[in-house]
Amino acid sequence: MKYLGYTLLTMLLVSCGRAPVEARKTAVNEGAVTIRGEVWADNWFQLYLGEELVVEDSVPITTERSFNAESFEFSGDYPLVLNFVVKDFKQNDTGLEYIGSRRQQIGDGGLIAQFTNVDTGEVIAVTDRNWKCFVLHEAPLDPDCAHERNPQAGSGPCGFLEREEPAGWKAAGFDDQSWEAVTEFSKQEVRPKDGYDRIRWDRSAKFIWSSDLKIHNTVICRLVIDKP
Ligand SMILES: [Ca+2]
Ligand SMILES: [Ca+2]
Repeated sequence: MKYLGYTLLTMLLVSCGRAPVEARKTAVNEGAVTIRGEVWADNWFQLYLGEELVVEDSVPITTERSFNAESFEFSGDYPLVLNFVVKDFKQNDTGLEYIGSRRQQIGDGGLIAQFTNVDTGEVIAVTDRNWKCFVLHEAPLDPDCAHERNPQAGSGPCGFLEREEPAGWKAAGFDDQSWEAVTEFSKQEVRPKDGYDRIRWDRSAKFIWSSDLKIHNTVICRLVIDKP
């Protein structure tokens, strides 16, 4: 009976979208510091510790409305090099979504993350203005593209820009001086959806992106934490 009660409570919490996200263990577990990572991305992310993939968003980027939080544990050694690849959903290189429907539009992105030392409870890092980002995909280059009846990537207002990942960008010593300092965005600007409320965010964790939440579709972001 007690078990049934807990089950019902859990179901209720899940249906409200507020049940905490259970941390999954990752295969990155050789380091001295055990870290819980919590991430909410609009729409998709990969996190690397240095060159090593720690976790990939469990909902594929091909999913039109993919809003979910991820919680996971990994371990590493200082300097900790946190590298994100983040993608806002786009249907194709026009950068648009819901193409051909009444809702055809330029979608927007957003990323918030926090990293906690599992043993001490201390917050090791949060997304904030200390991160650096570099834009890999930009579209549409003219927002009028969203009003095209038959938007074609690379033509008219629907131009796009695609850049290669800079060689060696995941390394601790990579020179990111030419990268943009990130922009912090308010909750009202990002309007986080499903999953966001299932994480207890530290007050210092901010929504970040490169300078344009809408036009910048694929962004890489990095932070190096030298010591505890
Ligand atoms: Ca989006
Ligand atoms: Ca976009």
